[in-house]
Amino acid sequence: MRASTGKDMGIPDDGSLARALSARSGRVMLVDDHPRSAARLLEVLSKANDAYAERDAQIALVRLAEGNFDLLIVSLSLQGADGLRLCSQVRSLERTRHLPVIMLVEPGDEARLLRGLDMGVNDYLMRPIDRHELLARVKTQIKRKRHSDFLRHRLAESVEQAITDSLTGLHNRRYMEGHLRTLVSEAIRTGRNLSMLVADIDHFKNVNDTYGHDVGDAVLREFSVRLRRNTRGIDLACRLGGEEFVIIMPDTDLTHAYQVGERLRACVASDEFAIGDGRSIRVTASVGIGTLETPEDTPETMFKRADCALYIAKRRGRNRVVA
Ligand code: GH3
Ligand code: MG
Ligand code: MG
Ligand code: MG
Repeated sequence: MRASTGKDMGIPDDGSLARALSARSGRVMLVDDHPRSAARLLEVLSKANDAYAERDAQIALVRLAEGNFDLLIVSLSLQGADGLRLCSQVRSLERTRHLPVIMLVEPGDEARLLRGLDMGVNDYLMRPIDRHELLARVKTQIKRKRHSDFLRHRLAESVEQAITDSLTGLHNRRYMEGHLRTLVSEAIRTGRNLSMLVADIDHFKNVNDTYGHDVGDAVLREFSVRLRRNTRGIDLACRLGGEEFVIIMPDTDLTHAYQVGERLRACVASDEFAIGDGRSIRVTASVGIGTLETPEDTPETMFKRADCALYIAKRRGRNRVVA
């Protein structure tokens, strides 16, 4: 059966949403330093959940940040450490900011209740706590968390897909264009260097024609591995399309960019590419370097510089770098 919620939002669903929503229990952390109340609530919660109790708010926070909890239930009347403070810490930590929180409130403590709701606490229960109401509210929060986890995960996946080249796993042209725009304006603003390299595999059409498209694809994948091997963490390696690749290098001048290009060229030409069945072929690539020269430069002028240099490298006989 397909759940309609994901489909309604344009998210392809393979049944995992339905599975996520059908979960009836979760990992629950109870923070309550009233021994009798804590023991009773833990017993109730444990009927339907994987429940843990902690008296100390700071220890609870550490456990919440480490563990995969689905819900925090916190007493607002904690001695010493204010329950509200824990709620606010949970909301501000990256690891816990999406964790649902239910507050346990003493009658007459409406001021703190309102502050809690204001800081994004999801729900509350007034003492004395009714066990059925507790379990019902817990179930609702866990369900909502599963749903929003699912959507967040799917969103992250589709963002990733939209900026990734599926054949090589490198960034794609779309991402490169946006990123280059940002880097160019940043480099102009700060007066720092920025260079790019455009690499194009030589006579790649021959690879396809001689060995078939699948071997061509394998060569593109191996090429991207060698490309990555020659980039630093802050460099951005992308496949523009076909057999054309780009590396954008922040804080890099023309001389250093040339060195990277030459290292890549040598790394491609020196070891043959395995194409299966114990066979291997020699592959070479030509590389053009473009660098940011004036504050009037745009991503387009910089790219044009690299592309012209690549054209010259091809004309001079390929398997070379031109800056
Ligand atoms: P040059 O040295 O001048 O760059 O010659 P070339 O043969 O490499 O360049 P050309 O532009 O003539 O051919 C590029 C080829 O790349 C043609 C196209 O079929 C092939 N190609 C483009 N995308 C892919 C792909 O995703 N997989 C495979 N296997 N081939 C591709
Ligand atoms: Mg070509
Ligand atoms: Mg080519
Ligand atoms: Mg080409």
